[in-house]
Amino acid sequence: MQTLLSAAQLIAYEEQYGAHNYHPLDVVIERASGAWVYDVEGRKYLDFLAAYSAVNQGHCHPAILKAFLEQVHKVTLTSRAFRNDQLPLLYKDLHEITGFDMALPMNSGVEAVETAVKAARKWGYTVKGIPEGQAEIIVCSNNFHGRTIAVVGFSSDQQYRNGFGPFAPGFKQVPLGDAAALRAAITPNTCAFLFEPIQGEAGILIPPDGYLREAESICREHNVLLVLDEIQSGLGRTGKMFAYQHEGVQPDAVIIGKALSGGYYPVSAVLARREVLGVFQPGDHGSTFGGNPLAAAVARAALRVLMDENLAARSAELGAYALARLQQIKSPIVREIRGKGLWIAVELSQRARPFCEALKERGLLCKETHDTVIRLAPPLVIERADLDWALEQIEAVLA
Ligand code: IF1
Repeated sequence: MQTLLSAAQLIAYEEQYGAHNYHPLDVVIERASGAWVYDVEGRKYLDFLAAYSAVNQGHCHPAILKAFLEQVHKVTLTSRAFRNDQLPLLYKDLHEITGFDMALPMNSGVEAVETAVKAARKWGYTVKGIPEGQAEIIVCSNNFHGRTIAVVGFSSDQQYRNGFGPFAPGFKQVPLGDAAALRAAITPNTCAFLFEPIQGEAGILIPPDGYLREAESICREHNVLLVLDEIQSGLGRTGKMFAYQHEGVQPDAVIIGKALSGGYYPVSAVLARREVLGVFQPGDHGSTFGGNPLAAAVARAALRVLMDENLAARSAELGAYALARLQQIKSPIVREIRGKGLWIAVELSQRARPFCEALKERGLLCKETHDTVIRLAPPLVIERADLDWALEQIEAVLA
C-alpha cells in the first residue's frame, strides 16, 4: 500500500496515539529488500541493525515470502487442539539441523525464555528431586532475555525493573565470564544456569575463551542444566549456527527466536534434550498461536535459507574482514572494537546516539546500546560492496 502521508505526519500520529516506550530514529520505513530499507520520502538506507538479528536472511527474502504466501492461502491457524501438517516438518528440520531431541514452539522470544524457565524448574522438581517451591536458576548480570514480569525481575538493569515489581523469586545473578562466581552460586536447589553466550543488549560482551566449556563442566558436576539464550546470538549471527559451537559445548536446552522466521512473523522455540522438554504433560503449557502452520512453514523456509545460503559462514568471513578493518581506525573517541561474525560493537568514550544520527544522515542505520556502544549487525546476506561502503561511512564519522 502506498503511504500518502508525510514522514512528519506519521511521526506526529505515532507520538500522539502510541505509547512512548521507544525513542526511534526518525526514519519512517515503507519497504525493504535484502540489506536495504526505503523510507516514505524515497531515501534508501543500509540496515545495520537487521531488526536486532531477526532479519539475518535479509528483508523480505523471496524464498520465505513464497512459503508464507503458499501457506497463507491454505490454513494459518489451527490451535494445538488439533494437529497441522506443517509443525511436524518443522520439528524434523529443527532436529536434523540442530541435533536436539525435541522442540517446543512459541511466538516471541521472551515466551520461549519463560518456557525454558518452566521446563528447567519442572525438571528440577521431577528429575533432580529439588523440594517443591525451592528451585533456583542462576542468570548473569547485564542479561537481556525480554520484557515479561518474571524476566525483567531477574534483570540487573534498573530501567527494565523499576516500577514493575513485585517479581518472581528464585533467580540469582553472577557476572558473565566468572566461573568461580558460578561455582559459588550453585546450591543443591539449583536447576539451571540460563545465559546469553554473548550478551547482545549489554553491548556485545564476549566472555573469555574457555568460559563456556568451564560453565558446562561446572553444570555437569552439579547436575545443573546449561540453558542458553541464543535468540540474538544464534542462527548464524556470530559466524556459526549457534554461538556455543565456537567452544564445542553441548547445552541441555537452547532458546531461539528472531531469525527463526527471517522477520516475517514472530516464531520462537525451546530446543532441548528429551529429559528436559519431556517434563511437559498435556495441559502444562501452551499458546494459541505457538506452532501454528503459518509460523511453521515460515520457520522452515527461514532455516532453509540460512542453510542453503551458508549464512553462518558468510557472517564469519565478512565479520572477520569488517572487524579487522574497523580495528585499524585511529580515533581518540574509540575505546574498543570487539565482535564475532557480523556482530560488532564500537565502544566510544562518549555517547553513541549522535554518531547513529550522523550515520543515518549518510544512509546507514545503526542503533546505539548502553549509551556508548554503536552496535553493527547487518543482515548476513549483505553484499561485500555494500559492507565496504558502510565501513567507509563509519570510518568517516569517527575520524
Ligand atoms: C526490545 C535489546 C536487542 C534478546 C535475547 C530474548 C529476547 C531478546 C538475547 C526477547 C530481545 C530485543 C527486544 C527489543 C530490542 C532487542 C534488544 F536491545 F533490547 F536488548 F536485540 F539487543 N533474548 N531483544 O535479545 O525476545 O520477546 O523481544 O522476541 O525493544 O525489547 P522478544
